[in-house]
This record gives sequence, C-alpha cells and structure tokens, in this order.
Amino acid sequence: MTSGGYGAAYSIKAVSQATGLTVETLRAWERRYRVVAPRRAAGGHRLYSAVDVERLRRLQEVTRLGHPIGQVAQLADADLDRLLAERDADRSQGDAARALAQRILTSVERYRPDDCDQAVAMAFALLPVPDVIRRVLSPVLREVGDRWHRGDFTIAQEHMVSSSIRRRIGALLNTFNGSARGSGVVFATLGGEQHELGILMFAALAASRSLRAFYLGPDLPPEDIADYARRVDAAAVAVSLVTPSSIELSLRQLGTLRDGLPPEVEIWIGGAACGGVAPEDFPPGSVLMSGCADFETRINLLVAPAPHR
Ligand code: B12
Repeated sequence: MTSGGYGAAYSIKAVSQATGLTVETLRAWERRYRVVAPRRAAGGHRLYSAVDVERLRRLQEVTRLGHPIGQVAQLADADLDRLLAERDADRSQGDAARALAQRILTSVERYRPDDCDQAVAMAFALLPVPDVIRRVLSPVLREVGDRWHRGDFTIAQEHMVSSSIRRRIGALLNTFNGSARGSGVVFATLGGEQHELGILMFAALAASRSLRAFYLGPDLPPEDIADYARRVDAAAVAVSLVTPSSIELSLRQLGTLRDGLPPEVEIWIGGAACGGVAPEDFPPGSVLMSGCADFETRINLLVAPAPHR
C-alpha cells in the first residue's frame, strides 16, 4: 500500500500516539507488509501523511478484531471498512439481544405469556439462530433458573418461558425441515434426562443450516433412538447430558446407543454434565462438543458438498 497526499506530516511518535500502535509495530508493519510508505525527512526520519495515519488506524482496529495483519495488510480501505462495519452490526445485534432477553424476563415477572411468546418470536425474526441461542435464550434460561432457585420465580413461571421457547422452536423446525436437503441428525435426550431445551436449540440451529433435524424430545430409551436413527438413515445422533446425578446412567445408555447404531454414525454429545466425564469413558465414535462453535463446525462438515473424485 502506498501513502497518500503530501499535506501535514507526522512523526512516528505522533502516529504511535494517534493510532495506539507501538513504534516497533509501525516499523515492523512497514518493513514486512508495506502497509504505508512514509516519506523521509532530510535527517532520515519518517514523515507520515494524514492518509497514512487513517490507514494505520483502520488496520489497528481490524487487527484488534482478531484478523492477522498478514491477511489484511493488502486490503483496500473499503474492505477494511466493511470488516469494521460488521463489528458495529455485531455490537448493535448485542444490544438488540440484551433488550429482547430483558423483555422476556419482564414478561415472566409480570405473568404475561403473550408478551413472552412475542418477544421469543421477535428474537428469532431479528437475529441469526446462533445469536438467539447464545445471546438471548441461554442467558434468559440461566437467569430464570437462578431466580427460581432463590425463590423469586415459581415453577409455573419457569414453565411459562420454557413452553414458549419450545413452541417457537417446534414451529421453526417444521418450517426449516420443509426445505431441508440431504443428511439428517436425530436429536434427543437419554432416559432420565428431562432437560430438553439445550438439545432443542441445537436442533433448530441444525435445521437453520439446511440439515434435516429429527427432534424426538427428552427421556428416550437408547434402543429407540438407535432404531429411529437407522430407519431415517441419520448421519449423526445428538444427545444432551445436563443432570450430573444421571451421568452414570447416561454413560451406560450411550453404550447401548452405540451398539445399536451403524459404526459410521457419530454420536454428538454436549451439555454441562459432560465436563465431569473423562473423554475415554464415552463410547467410540462420540464427538464431544462444548458449545455453538463446535456444533457449527460439525454441521458445516455434514452439509459441505462431497469432494470431486
Ligand atoms: C428448566 C430446568 C429444568 C426443567 C427442564 C424443562 C425442560 N423442558 O427442559 C425441569 C423442571 C424438568 C428440571 C428438572 C430438574 N433439574 Co433442572 N434446571 C432447569 C434450568 C432452570 C434451565 C435449564 C435449561 O434449559 N437451560 C438452558 C439450556 C439451553 O442450557 P443447557 O441445558 O445447560 O444447555 C447449554 C449447554 O449445556 C450446551 N448444551 C446442552 N446440550 C447440548 C447438546 C449439544 C449437542 C451441544 C453441542 C451443546 C449442548 O448448550 C446449551 C446452550 O449454552 C436449570 C438452571 C440453569 N440455570 O440452567 C436447572 C438445572 C439444570 N436443573 C438442575 C437439577 C438438579 C434438576 C433436577 C435434578 C431437580 C430435581 N431435584 O428434581 C431435575 C432433573 C430432572 C432430570 N432427571 O432430568 C440443576 C443441574 C445440577 C447441576 N448442574 O449441578 C440446574 C443447573 C439447577 C441448579 N442450579 O441446581 N430442570
């Protein structure tokens, strides 16, 4: 990249202060990536133009977002601005998510199921499914659970929000599955595990990515899950382990599930109770997932077109 006009000129120290980049970084970026080409004063000192400073500020902001300098150094200013605009959009989505989460909580406080349904529906209408899960529903459910524990919410209030979320995701699954193509994944919880919202959310996420999501619900015998998965020719079975006191039972059932599935069918496992289990205690072909990012990677692999042979 080259420098712009020859108006005001700034020393490397001034540029360092203006951009937050150290003098060493400025020199290194110039030497290795030619991000700008400042003129030299008679004594050999660098003189940066205002255009240089603007470009360096953009690059500093973009690298702070996690983009390696080697990958962005040659991008045009417009492309750098696009990356920064994505960050701003992400921030405003964060604000929207917080506002929606608050709306849901207020509706629960006031016993207003219609408001709750509406706020949950709005979250799915306004935000991408992973953001609804990460930024709206997970924090809301955690908060509802904590308040229920403290005695601030009744079981009925907890059920009010759980059912609202279940209904909305159920409707979404119907819509998405109508246009799904290719492989399918079966979603369920094993016998004794009644916490279904985690796995339900991941079913919605899979469906939103064009995977066929077969949602069976909570508390199923492993033999039945395996039989169903074979009949629908599923590529994977996803289960959720949430209750730590059920973990021994769940591990035994995972073994039964494994025995009932063809070897190429993976078992995807997530949920808070997995943390206490050694990876080797899970049956072969298990894929442990810590959250949305792991899950999305796996889905992308499944929906990716097969390589040409
Ligand atoms: C709602 C709820 C219930 C409802 C469930 C209703 C339903 N339809 O799901 C009911 C009333 C049935 C229930 C029952 C019980 N519950 Co409860 N429950 C909750 C509560 C309030 C919310 C759970 C929830 O849905 N969270 C939201 C989801 C999205 O979170 P999640 O399930 O953890 O999933 C996240 C991750 O774990 C992960 N994940 C989960 N599954 C998967 C799967 C895959 C493939 C992937 C990639 C990721 C993943 O991603 C999710 C998003 O971040 C929590 C409290 C809380 N603060 O979370 C307690 C909680 C989970 N329950 C608890 C307990 C103890 C019980 C009971 C044993 C209570 C009792 N004495 O009867 C029973 C157990 C029933 C059983 N055997 O399963 C404890 C668990 C103990 C622990 N961790 O130490 C909690 C944490 C409450 C507490 N603070 O003590 N519960």
